Amino acid sequence: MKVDRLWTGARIATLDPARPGLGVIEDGAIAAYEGRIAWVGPVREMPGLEAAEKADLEGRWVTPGLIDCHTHLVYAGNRAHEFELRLAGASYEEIARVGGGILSTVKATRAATADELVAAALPRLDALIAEGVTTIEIKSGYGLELDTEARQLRAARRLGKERPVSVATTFLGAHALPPEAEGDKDAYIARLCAVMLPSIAREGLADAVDAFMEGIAFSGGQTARVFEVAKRLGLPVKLHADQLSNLGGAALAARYHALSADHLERTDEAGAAALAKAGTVAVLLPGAFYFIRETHKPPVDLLRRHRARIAIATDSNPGSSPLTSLLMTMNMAATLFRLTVEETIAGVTREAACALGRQAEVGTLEAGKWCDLAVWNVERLAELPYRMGFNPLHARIWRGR
Ligand code: DI6
Ligand code: FE
Repeated sequence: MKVDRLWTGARIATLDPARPGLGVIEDGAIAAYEGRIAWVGPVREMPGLEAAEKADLEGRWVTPGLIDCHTHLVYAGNRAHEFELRLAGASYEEIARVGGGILSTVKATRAATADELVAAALPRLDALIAEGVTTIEIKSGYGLELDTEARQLRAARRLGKERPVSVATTFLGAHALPPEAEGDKDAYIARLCAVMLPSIAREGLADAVDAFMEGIAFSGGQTARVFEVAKRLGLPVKLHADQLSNLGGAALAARYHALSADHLERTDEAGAAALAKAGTVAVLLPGAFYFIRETHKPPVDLLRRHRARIAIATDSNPGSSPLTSLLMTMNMAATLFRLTVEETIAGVTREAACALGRQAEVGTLEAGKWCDLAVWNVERLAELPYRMGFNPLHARIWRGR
């Protein structure tokens, strides 16, 4: 068999669900052909491979390229000043009154050109790529009107051309109520359903549709209206659910067979069971939990008991999670939520791929999938979630290169 590249001498965590645990192959080899995995397995079982390029990984660990399945990477400005005010004792309401909060980012993002949005997001993307990220989800939600939402999504798509990384885009028009809506959430949602979302879908700008279902954002009824339109347009849905209050977001996400329900700090047992039954991935976001000093933890034991899929992500955003490290996110998920090493690794690979509906393409190392790899200078895979602020990445391979 002719292949483009062959790596040998690897300890491979394939994440292949047909193998136990992380699907480890000691003394393994991986071959790539035209960007995809042509063969993966133990060296001693390797078929005759004619490789244009070969590399010996000298016993290093290899995992699937990492997947950050929930980010708000594209926005303008930042909220460091708001952070200072908070440290000086200001409340969320006081900050909102002096022009802070989500709406300050909306104002900056509306004023930014597409080039400026791409330029602002690139350093954040590069930080993630430097840690082995090969697929990233990026949401809109800081425009809250059609032009800016579309500009954010186009910028997100462009990031995937500027760098060797796969980008999945998500329309989050239902993130917050824009000031010009003058408090009328129903009218804003009606416009989103009638004009914004169909136009975004027509231009092919979104791979999925998300909403922020929360007391301070949108109700279950308003979320359902958005999801109905998404369904009609053939777009899968995701949901920011049960972060600050339990409005039954997990159950609603499950009812719409959402790809994922994210945050889940206040999800109850019925919600956890519904997610598991629907195959909706529970995406935990420990960066936001940490940064807003939340104390109510997501129900990890219930999610496990009901066998829900669990992924983790940075939630990279300027307000509640200014985080651009997926390795640090893994550490936080283990330290704060008591996820196991296996769960943290599966949470940024196989399970994260499911949260994006891309499990047929990425997330595990199996023949036929994209050859997206992260090669690590570690003795044990536990070093990935164990360390804080240290990057042991040796090499990152995206689509066989
Ligand atoms: N959940 C959050 O915590 C953030 N958005 C969301 O849907 C807050 C985003 C921001 O403050 O900019
Ligand atoms: Fe978020």
